[in-house]
Amino acid sequence: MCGALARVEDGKVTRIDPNPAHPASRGAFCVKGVRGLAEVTYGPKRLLHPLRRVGERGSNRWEEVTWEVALDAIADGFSKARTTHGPLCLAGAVGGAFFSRGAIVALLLRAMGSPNFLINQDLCGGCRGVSDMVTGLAIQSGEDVEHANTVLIVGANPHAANPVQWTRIKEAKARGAKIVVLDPLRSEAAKIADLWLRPRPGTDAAIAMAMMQVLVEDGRQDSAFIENWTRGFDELAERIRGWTPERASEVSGVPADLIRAAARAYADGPSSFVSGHGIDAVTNGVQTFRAFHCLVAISGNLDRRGGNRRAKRPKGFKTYLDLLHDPAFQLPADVARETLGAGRFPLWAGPGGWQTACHNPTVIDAILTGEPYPVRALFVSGVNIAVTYPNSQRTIEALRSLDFLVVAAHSMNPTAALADIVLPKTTTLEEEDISINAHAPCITWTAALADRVGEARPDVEIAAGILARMAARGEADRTFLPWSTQREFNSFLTKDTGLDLDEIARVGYGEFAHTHGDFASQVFRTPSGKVELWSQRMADAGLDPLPDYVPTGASGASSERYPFTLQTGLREKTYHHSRFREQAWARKVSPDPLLKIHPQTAQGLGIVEGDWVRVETPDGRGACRLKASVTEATEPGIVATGMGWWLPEAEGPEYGALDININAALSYSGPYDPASGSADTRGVPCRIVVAAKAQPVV
Ligand SMILES: Nc1nc2c(c(=O)[nH]1)N[C@H]1C(S)=C(S)[C@@H](COP(=O)(O)OP(=O)(O)OC[C@H]3O[C@@H](n4cnc5c(=O)[nH]c(N)nc54)[C@H](O)[C@@H]3O)O[C@H]1N2
Ligand SMILES: Nc1nc2c(c(=O)[nH]1)N[C@H]1C(S)=C(S)[C@@H](COP(=O)(O)OP(=O)(O)OC[C@H]3O[C@@H](n4cnc5c(=O)[nH]c(N)nc54)[C@H](O)[C@@H]3O)O[C@H]1N2
Ligand SMILES: [Mo]
Repeated sequence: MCGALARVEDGKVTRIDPNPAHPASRGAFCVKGVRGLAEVTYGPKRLLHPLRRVGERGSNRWEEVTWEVALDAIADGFSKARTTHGPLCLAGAVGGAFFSRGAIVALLLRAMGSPNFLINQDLCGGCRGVSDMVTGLAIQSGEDVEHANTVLIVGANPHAANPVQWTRIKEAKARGAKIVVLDPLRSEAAKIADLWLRPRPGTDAAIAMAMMQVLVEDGRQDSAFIENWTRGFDELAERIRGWTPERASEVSGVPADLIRAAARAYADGPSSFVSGHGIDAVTNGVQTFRAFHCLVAISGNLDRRGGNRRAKRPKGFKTYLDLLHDPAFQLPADVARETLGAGRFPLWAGPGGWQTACHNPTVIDAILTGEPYPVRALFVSGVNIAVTYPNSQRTIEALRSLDFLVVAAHSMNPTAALADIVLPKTTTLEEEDISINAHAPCITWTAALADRVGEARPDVEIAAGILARMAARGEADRTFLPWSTQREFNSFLTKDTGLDLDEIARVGYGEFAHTHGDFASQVFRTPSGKVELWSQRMADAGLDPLPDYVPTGASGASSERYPFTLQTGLREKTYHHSRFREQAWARKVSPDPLLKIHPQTAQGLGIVEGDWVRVETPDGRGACRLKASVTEATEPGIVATGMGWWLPEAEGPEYGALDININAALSYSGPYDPASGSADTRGVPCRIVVAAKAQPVV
């Protein structure tokens, strides 16, 4: 999504620089773009040819095969499972519908008769996504920090996770905008904040409710917007009445005066709400986001300069998410309803769900138990789920027990190591992609700049190869995925726009006008056609139609045995999730998985900087080994780590995924957010034992 300029020599990208002209990133960039991508593409670990397993599953013995042989084997494997158990036994796994592979893999599965595809968004931005959908806001990535008077940053660490946004925030600070940060950790944003609120993990909704209470008590709500464009303000007003800053203070531990000050700073708009993973991927994530989303709406900051823009697009442009909901690409309703998890989480899984995907833990269960029906064959592309789903032990067990597993990847990893067939994927340097970049807003064009290394192929070509074979057997309907090349697919997405693809490809982006506040022409996609402070869709799903603070499922489980609180997912500049772990420069900068621990807590446990410790949680199957980093950035009793660790040089098939990966210490068995199905990946009780003392410094 960041504008880049690449030098191409003899079909090879030899240099990557930021593109200062790109309207979204304007020259901001990160080291992963400069180094990581090129090394993934040209590094020695790159998968060059399709591989077929020759030994036991996971024995890491492979033979190179041609694409013909690999695709025939995949068609055989899928067909066999499908004939024995029916089409629903096929599933796919991707990151989500933000990139082309998300839509391609979903449509590949639909073409073969299965609605089942897994996304990792329940662990990522899924709570935001569901709240955005049920309230009708549609403000993902539309933060207009540049023109904001106040920037409210909640549970986000843009310093590491979003350098482009971090640049804008520092510029805003420099021109005198107020920065208000909610974060239990002293993040880089907290360091530059005018107001830093330090809530107990998982209690932000209480603060949001109180901020609304103060706003309304001060009479600073946007009455015209509320009157014209929202539903349920009276019910919301009734709900927030009891949420005084004093009550929110009891819940969150943040002084009431500070909550009042934050509310008043936010009321001095325009104010931009910047949110992140810190309040997502937890069991109260949807309610927490709804509280903040309602704050954005009633304060008049929706789709206003300096506030939060709504997602827009050139007329006729189809996004990947549109495609998943497009009536032309739907399975019969009775089949779609069978999507795993749709019964329990209708706002998440199946046709009424945000991305129409499955509920992942329900799929893992189905693989291992055959209930509610068996899942026997899986196509994985662009995700490393053995590392990135909680309870790695169980994910690995499920992958091992499949009849057939195909993994498309760039290099061997703990997920691919368990496959029957591994397919070499093209990288971003070799692919052509077109997406809406809500940060600018503009269209971002990713050019296929380089010659493909080895025999790598993009998802659409892989899917077309599989479907041609399945269709020849009468086991697939190609109308779900009629494209064979990325250019065909991209032309389809843009054909009704009148956009000149060649011109966009030449420049690398295409800006389009954003009209603020066009509420009459771009309607809210809710049952009432208004912003639903009181949500009909939540009510229909049997859930609380109003936002509220509810404790997370994990918050009640702390005990003498598990006295500390574990935070996971802190981003590092060097890595993207589990990626780039094979790259020497990245490992040099970030050599070890760290556990941030307060000096007082460390002292109580006899831990010093550099000790290796083991972290365990009440419902986790195993432990995770981490290196202690003693720091006052965190509070006593709260420990924080990253995610995505494995070691390409360690022994396969796990490559360290059951040793230094935090998901080896977490459970994926619930409780879940009742709307998004998210499990708690933060705020989880834990205990810590010393595994190995640091070597004394001589
Ligand atoms: N370098 C790099 N950048 C990345 C990624 C990467 O892997 N590497 N991954 C990308 C992806 S997919 C994602 S989802 C984003 C994630 O990026 P962000 O959304 O910015 O999330 P994190 O970096 O995890 O930062 C979360 C912040 O929330 C805080 N936090 C934790 N619990 C709570 C809480 O209960 N309340 C509040 N208020 N704060 C809390 C943490 O202390 C932390 O400072 O990063 C993206 N960018
Ligand atoms: N405990 C805990 N677990 C977490 C998180 C956490 O904070 N805590 N974070 C969650 C979040 S926010 C996320 S987004 C997920 C990330 O989870 P994943 O998406 O599984 O993580 P990645 O490491 O990005 O996936 C790596 C795979 O993507 C492939 N890949 C990279 N680029 C491409 C591409 O362009 N095309 C294709 N086809 N493949 C590609 C690589 O080859 C590799 O196989 O993890 C989640 N898991
Ligand atoms: Mo994510």
